[in-house]
Amino acid sequence: MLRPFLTSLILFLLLLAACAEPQTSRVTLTLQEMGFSQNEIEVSANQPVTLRLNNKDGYAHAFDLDEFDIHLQLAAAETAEITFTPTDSGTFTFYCSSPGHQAAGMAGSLVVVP
Ligand SMILES: [Cu+2]
Repeated sequence: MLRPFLTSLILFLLLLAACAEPQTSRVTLTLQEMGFSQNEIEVSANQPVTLRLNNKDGYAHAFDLDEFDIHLQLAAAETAEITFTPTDSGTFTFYCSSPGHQAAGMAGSLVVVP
């Protein structure tokens, strides 16, 4: 009676462990009219994240995340992807480094939860 229960429990725990394996999370950000489509992105530490950046404007934008040494230039109507793995938890500012854009509102927070 106990043995099938224990076997089930062990299988269940193995399944949980398999699900806890790092998986790449995907986030899509649209850059349009001096703004990002999300001002806050939440990701998990030590889990790869792929950011898809979609510039819908007819002029250049950028995506900058200094703490992760990410500096992407996006030409008009360009889409780009970058994958990185945040190791430290905390809140980090992302912004567009095109002159004047951050001041106009192109900034947000990347929140890395432990
Ligand atoms: Cu911009």
